[in-house]
Amino acid sequence: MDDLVQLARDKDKGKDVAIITINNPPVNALSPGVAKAIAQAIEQVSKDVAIKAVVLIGGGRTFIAGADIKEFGKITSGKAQRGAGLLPLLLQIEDVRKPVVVAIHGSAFGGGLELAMAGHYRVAAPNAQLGQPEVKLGIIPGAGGTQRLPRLVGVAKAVEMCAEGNPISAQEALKLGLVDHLIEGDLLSGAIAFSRDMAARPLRKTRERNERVRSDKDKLGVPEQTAPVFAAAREKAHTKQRGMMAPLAAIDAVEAATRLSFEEGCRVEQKLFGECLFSDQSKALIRAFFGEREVAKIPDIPKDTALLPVNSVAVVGAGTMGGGIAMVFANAGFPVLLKEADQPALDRGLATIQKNYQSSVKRGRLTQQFVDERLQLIQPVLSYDDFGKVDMVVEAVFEGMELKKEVFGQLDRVCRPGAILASNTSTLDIEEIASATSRSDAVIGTHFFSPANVMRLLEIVRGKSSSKEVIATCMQLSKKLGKVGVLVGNCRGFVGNRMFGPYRREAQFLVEEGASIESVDKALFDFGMAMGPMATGDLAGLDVGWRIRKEYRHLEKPGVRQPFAEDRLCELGRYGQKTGAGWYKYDENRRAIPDPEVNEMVRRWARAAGITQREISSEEIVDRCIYALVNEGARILEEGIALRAVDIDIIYLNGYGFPAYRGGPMWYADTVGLDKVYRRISEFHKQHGELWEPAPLLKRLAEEGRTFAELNREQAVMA
Ligand code: T1G
Ligand code: NAD
Repeated sequence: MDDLVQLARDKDKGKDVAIITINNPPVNALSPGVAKAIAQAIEQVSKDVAIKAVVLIGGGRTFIAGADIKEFGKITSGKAQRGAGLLPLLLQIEDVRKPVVVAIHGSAFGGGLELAMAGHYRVAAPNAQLGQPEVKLGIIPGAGGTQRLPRLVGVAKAVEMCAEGNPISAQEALKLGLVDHLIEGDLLSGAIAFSRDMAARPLRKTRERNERVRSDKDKLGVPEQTAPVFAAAREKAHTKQRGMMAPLAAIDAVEAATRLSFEEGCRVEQKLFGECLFSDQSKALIRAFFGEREVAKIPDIPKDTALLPVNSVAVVGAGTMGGGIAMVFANAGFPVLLKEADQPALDRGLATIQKNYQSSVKRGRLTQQFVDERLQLIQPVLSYDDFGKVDMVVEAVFEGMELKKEVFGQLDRVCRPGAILASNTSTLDIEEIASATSRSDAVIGTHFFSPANVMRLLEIVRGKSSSKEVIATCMQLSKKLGKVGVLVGNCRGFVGNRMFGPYRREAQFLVEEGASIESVDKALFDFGMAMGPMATGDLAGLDVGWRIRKEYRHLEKPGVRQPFAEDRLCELGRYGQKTGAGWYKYDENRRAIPDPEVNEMVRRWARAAGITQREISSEEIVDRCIYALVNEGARILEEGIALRAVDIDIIYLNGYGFPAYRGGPMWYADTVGLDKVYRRISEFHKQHGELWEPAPLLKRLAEEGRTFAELNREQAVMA
């Protein structure tokens, strides 16, 4: 056998068990050559009469994490042929005339689980994860997974796993019958012993297991009884995975299993798999998969940069963000000191934390035991007395430079040398904050997003003096916290909020020019944004932006149009959800209710300001808001505030509700074509003035017929 797959014999008891080990680090992906090598090993053990059973196991830290996703790009770009894929190998495994036991540890995902289901038995380590995550890549299982899984776990569970793509634990897999036995201790020896016990039993081919009935509703081959399952799954996909094609294709494929033979079902699966694979959605989602890994690589920070120890932290400010940040660290097992300015504020902060934890328990997301342990880790304080013991501090007090500098001055005095001093500021200058200390190399921005214990994004803001060790430590830490850490430069609003400014500016301009509040939100919602720009403003609080605009009024260019409607709403005390009214009115469950009075008020204000009222198409609404993002994104790339276009996209997918299947604003612009985007922005420039001046980088790439993704690759090469 070659390096990718080893074939050995168990040394004990007559050596009658063969062990096939897959070794393709880091995640045993089914890269070219792996499937062929497994087939050769299977061929060999099939012929060897001395072999009574076979164990198939993954080498290293995990079982097979799926097909090699890198290969898909080659297939869709025509550089590689699609071929028959894994199907023939899985039939070969299933047809072996001695038990094939698949031993699972780490992740059995995608093609890895499909291969495991072709085995006659599956055993697993207690902490193994099993799943069909393909829909998260915009595809569906393509090696019989949609046909074998319902035969093992029933129709309803198979639809859920294939359409939603979330993994299940080994314990749940055992309950469902997907796994036959859990192995405590050494997995290989446990699997060998199990395979010996199975040697005398009749073999079960998963593809022939039509008989296993969970309940009438789950019975294969009775479409009229399973129809409600599929209807509910489609409805859920239309709301939870709005705009995505793969979940619906996965449901169609599993449904085929209830109507057709295994072979016919596989043909339907193959057709749907191909349609998804060659879709723009899949290209965007696969790029996002690798993008989340690429943003962790910082060109000027070598992989072997020393990491600073972080075993305990402190959070200053227990408000909206401070409380959430304390939960993030506690959830990751860090003891947290949580400091507030006074007892009432501290009590409020703790009460919010407890309330958030309880609602997670109520929704079954966390266990009470987990919550009790986490709350133990959060120690409320009113002084800096114990700050000398912590390795890192995250400051989350009110957004004001003076107060932040006062706090950092304090931290400089009380924290130990080498401690990391981080600020959660959403707009302020990190270097100016650092100037309040004697250790600006230890100061960095850690910009969490609200609600901090939910949003995956963490913008890590490097100041000119932030040390490589501090940066590398925070990038590594973001992974431990279950966040996607993206390194950005220091400027007003950093990357996410800086781009969001022009996006929300255009949304307000459109309302001032005649579009209704609802039509602006509907256009962006239909485009795929998680929420429209007006409703988003109400959620975050219109006063946050109002306070910042007032702080920066002196920087506004005279004669350049500025939106006014939101400021006028704030002057009326309409801050959004927190005051029960903003662009919308809100009922007691914070449900948004259109408020014609606001549309009317804006009409009046706009006419008084001499703004012509006109009908505005949803196409114009989308173009002005999304291209405002793209144009500012191009400026950010030019200035080096973002390392790559993919960094901007990962920020928008994980922090701003940009539809993942569109890949992010920069990828979306590439998909539309930068020449077309540039032409449209140039039109807006003519119509609306200098705010729409095209970014030089966009102009250059459009004229040279290039893309942001290409730039990415060149930058990667230059790095
Ligand atoms: N193919 C190619 N590369 C992969 C890969 C894969 N399936 N999975 C991971 N990598 C790379 C990754 O880019 C990174 O590279 C390194 O491995 C470590 O990954 C036929 C069609 C398994 C939970 O969707 O979810 O099977 O950055 O940093 O955090 O029906 O990787 O070091 O250069 O993520 O420990 C379905 C994808 C494929 C699972 C481990 N499978 N992988 O997480 O490490 S489609 C998936 C993961 C398919 C079949 C269909 C995670 C992980 P680099 P990592 P991790
Ligand atoms: P908030 O008003 O909800 O909380 C601020 C807290 O800081 C208050 O509880 C206040 O009592 C406390 N505080 C003030 N002075 C203090 C001191 N000297 N010591 C200890 N505590 C003190 O504000 P927030 O929304 O949580 O924002 C906090 C920071 O996070 C700001 O810099 C903000 O820009 C940033 N941020 C906010 C959001 C958001 O959506 N709210 C998102 C990202 C970043």
